[in-house]
Amino acid sequence: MKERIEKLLADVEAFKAEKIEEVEQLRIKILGKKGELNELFASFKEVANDQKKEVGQLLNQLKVKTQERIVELSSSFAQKEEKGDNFLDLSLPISDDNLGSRHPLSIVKNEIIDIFSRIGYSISEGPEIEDDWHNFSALNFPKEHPARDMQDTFFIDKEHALRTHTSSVQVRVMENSTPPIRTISPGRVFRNEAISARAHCIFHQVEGLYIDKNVSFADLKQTLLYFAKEMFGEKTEIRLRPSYFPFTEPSAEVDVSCNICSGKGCNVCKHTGFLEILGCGMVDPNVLENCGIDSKVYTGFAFGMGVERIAMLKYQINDLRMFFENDIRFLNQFKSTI
Ligand code: 2U9
Repeated sequence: MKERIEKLLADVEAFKAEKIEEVEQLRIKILGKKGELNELFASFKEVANDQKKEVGQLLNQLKVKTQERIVELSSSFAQKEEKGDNFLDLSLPISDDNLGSRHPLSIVKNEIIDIFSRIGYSISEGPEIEDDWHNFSALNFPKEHPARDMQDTFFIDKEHALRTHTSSVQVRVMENSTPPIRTISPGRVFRNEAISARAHCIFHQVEGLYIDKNVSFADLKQTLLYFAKEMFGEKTEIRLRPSYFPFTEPSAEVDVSCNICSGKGCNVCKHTGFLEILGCGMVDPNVLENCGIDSKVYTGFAFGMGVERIAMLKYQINDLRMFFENDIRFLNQFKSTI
């Protein structure tokens, strides 16, 4: 009997009604002449003496809870009728089937952080408004480099700009600590680009940096292979192509085997079997020296990736603007535990 009352109590608490008629049906079911409550009161004499007190209290609770719920629902219907269809009852209990979900960029960013945390990387953050030194000069950008142009960078004044990458955070880490350094810096970056399906003026990066004695290109390759497998699956392969960045030498662009066709070739990978995911390289000795680290003693590697790019590949999203429009139909498709 106790279990039956407890079940009814839970049902009453969770009860929702689309129409006022459903509230009346609840009243008849529980409080009506031939309803559950009267039936339970009739069987009360069969309850063992030592349980009578507890069961009696539960029965009263069921009666009061049902009456309260009926009043609550009826008054909400009455207000709706009075104020029209647009009435929003802010006193209604929250419905757990309408919970929000994490933004896909947060899900992917947290996953990247999680993957690197597992192999000992710390997280570094820094300012979004940067000076010329931390955003460009310390990173070995020549004075005439196009990134320093108004066309590519949002300048605030002659000396300050919105950071164009989170490498600037890592310059600060290097200036303020001694190796070994093993850190990643996630954050928003800003570039003066026209908005399209493939580019936006604001996007998110995670950059990584590892500096110690005897850090080699082989360490870099193995770290990125670990990352790719954790992010895209155990069967994922990587491929490195030579590239150029002012802050790394040698530099490379990294592709992963296409997770759609498993490298066989399809429309997404343009029949190459590979998709570009990040850039990387050995930190240029000039950058180490600029940040007060002896390049004869220490070497290091660095890598950088766009979170939007990783999310697009992981979830097969073909228009970057989806991340910024906050269309609830798009956002509702992402559920996460991290
Ligand atoms: C320091 C020194 C070097 C970080 C690196 C890249 C290569 C790279 C791009 C990927 C896509 C930027 O978001 S993106 O457009 N990044 O290709 N980033 S190496 O190098 C560093 C970082 C910090 C002190």
